[in-house]
Amino acid sequence: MTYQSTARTSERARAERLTHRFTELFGHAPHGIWRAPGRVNLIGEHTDYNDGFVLPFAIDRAAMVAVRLKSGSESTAGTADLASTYAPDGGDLSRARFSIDSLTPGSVDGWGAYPAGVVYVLIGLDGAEVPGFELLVDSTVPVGAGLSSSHAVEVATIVALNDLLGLGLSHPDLARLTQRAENEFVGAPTGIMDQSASLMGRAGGALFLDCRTLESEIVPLPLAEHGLSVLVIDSKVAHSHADGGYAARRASCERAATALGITSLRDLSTADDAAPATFSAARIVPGSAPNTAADAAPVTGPVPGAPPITGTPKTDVPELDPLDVLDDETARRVRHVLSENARVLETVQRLRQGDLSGVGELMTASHVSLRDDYEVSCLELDLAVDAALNAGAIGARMTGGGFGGSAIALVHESQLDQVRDAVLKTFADHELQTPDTFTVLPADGAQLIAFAGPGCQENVRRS
Ligand code: GAF
Repeated sequence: MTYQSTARTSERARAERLTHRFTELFGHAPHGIWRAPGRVNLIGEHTDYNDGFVLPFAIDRAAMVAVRLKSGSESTAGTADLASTYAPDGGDLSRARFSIDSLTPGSVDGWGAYPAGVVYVLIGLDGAEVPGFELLVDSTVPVGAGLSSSHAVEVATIVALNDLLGLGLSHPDLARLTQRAENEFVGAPTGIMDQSASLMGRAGGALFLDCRTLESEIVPLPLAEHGLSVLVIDSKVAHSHADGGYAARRASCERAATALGITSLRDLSTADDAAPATFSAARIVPGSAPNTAADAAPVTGPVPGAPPITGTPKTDVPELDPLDVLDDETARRVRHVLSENARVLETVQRLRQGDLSGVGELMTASHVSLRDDYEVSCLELDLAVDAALNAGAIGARMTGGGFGGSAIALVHESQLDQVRDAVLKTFADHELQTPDTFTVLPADGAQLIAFAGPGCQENVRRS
């Protein structure tokens, strides 16, 4: 049995269990079941909110929602009743509830804010009416590991409502709306990468996304063909993008763009004029920044006390001379964004050439830049990357927003055990909490799994 059919079979079994649970809980069957995966980002970190390039993939761990729309005659017609099998305070289920008409940012907290944020942006659309509904969510995306568990819930909710209400919204529309839910309702100033990966990912490939236009392309990632695995190392260090560090980095990039007189940092790093009509790796050429000068921002060394990275950082970092306008710290933030965009483009080219070990070097260079220039790594992520590389990984980096969460390592299957053991030993030697380690595969983006509501059949067909 192939991986995909195994995954589909187990997804059907999960969907059946979820239907059963929903029926027990709410007293009637759901109208349908939808799933939306988490993601890892292969490369392209903190570039999305700078209108840049990213290369994430949807993973084989997903949130699944069972949903039933209420009819107008029900006594709680205007209310959303939510339940989750993830119960942070212990227990079996956690519950949330909100009235559709009285949603304001901050009015729902905890995990309920993710579906509520989606409803909040949908009811703001011209002509869209969202009735009350019941929703049960179950997820295999680890919470707090930086693998987009919250975006998976938002995306599963929005694809379900898009289908059930016959809204006919496209993937880019859905991505922009879930980003707004996150920014305006949840209060996290995140970019558009995670929800895009969850919506548009495809099994066997990574999503090459231009975050300015939302043009995208699936680039093959033939891991098994090359005997490779992507190992996730969940550092168990909690992170939150609603907190200061992420917002501060974003604000710093926006200030830099304003000071440089450009719309976004993307304008420093690409030659869009040369773009042919179709989206492909060849059309996006990393350009050098204006005012290239020999006295560009100096390359900083490792952060004091941080472990060294084994492996050669290798990338064409466009030189820039923002120092006339920017302070040293902001210049380093800008340099990360420019060099990271260039690394994404080079990674895409290497994948096209089947050079997966070259991709490993770029991943490691990305980590160095995130650690030293963007300063969003932490001791645990640095240790994980270093231990993985020393034990034979061909590339490793933190993935996602940083300040905790997970690292990923590109590892030959034959060396998986030794890499995993080395990481666990390093954490034990440093008396750190034992990390979770597991492999992930590029999986399909969000989709309808099962449909059971005769009243909604037409909507689902139309969308
Ligand atoms: C988080 C955000 F949600 C993304 O939008 C992105 O900015 C990422 O951090 C950093 O690349 O996952």
